[in-house]
Amino acid sequence: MNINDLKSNDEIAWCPGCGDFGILNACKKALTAINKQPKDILFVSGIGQAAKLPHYIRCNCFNGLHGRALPAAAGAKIANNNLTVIVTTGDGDCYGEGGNHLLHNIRRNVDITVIVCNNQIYGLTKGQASPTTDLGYETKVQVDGVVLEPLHPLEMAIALGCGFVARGYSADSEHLSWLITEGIKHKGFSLIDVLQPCVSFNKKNTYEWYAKRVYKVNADASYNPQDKAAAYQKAAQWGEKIPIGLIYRQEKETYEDRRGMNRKNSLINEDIKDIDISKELGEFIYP
Ligand SMILES: Cc1ncc(C[n+]2csc(CCOP(=O)(O)OP(=O)(O)O)c2C)c(N)n1
Ligand code: SF4
Repeated sequence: MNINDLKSNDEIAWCPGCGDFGILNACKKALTAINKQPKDILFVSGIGQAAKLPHYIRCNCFNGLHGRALPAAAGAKIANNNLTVIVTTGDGDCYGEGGNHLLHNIRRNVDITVIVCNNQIYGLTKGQASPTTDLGYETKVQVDGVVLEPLHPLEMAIALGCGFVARGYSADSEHLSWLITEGIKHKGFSLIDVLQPCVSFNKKNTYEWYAKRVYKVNADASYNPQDKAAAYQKAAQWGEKIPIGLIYRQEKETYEDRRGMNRKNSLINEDIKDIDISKELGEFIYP
């Protein structure tokens, strides 16, 4: 498969210069690297600018409610083991509205890859603060500046035992496509938080701001992503220097392993025509 096979006919509705373009390119490059056919790939999203990304790739797509991409993605993967399931979501969608689903799907550890387009703002609804907006940042709603501490998604994911925790930068599409490829190859829940400038509503965390700060953690050969304490320290770094790369990796049993599903046929291939559930249904229906 080459990149042109993934071209969708939908017109792209993002602002010129939006960081989401780099993420879209990186996703396409990663899909060509893993060499799967579009019919074997499912993108799942909720609501927001980031959630539009699957419309711009010619693959299967499920577009659900705000914050509710993860349960749909986990369900699809459990039903069809052969699918490569990728979620694209915003920082509001995943860490705000969908926060509870994130916690419990990290615990569940179904083999899906979650790409969070983290522009530290609500883009689609025109710039209200999200859970990752920097303290003190002024918006049209938070007129005196954000008063809440921002959420630290990478530290949180490591603390919860997520097996693959990474941070990419949308302007470094090559590096990001490597991270997405590794995330897809990783067996289990993979979280890739992506720094994504929103040129319209986040006037602080701009391309210029990131260019001075981001550095690649894996360029240092002594960095060991399996060292949880070191990974936690890296994840906590934010300010003058911001690490990108594979921050933490740990092989662990997936939900599918625990349920013995990897040894069986995919659920969607099971023959259900002779299954009679009328007795079970009867127990739930008043006579
Ligand atoms: C339950 C619910 N609450 C609020 C909204 C309104 N809403 C739509 S998109 C959005 C923000 C999206 O921000 P984010 O997830 O960060 O994605 P971005 O647009 O920045 O990519 C909100 C609050 C909604 N659609 N549903
Ligand atoms: S509002 Fe921000 S996130 Fe949305 S398309 Fe424009 S630049 Fe991108």
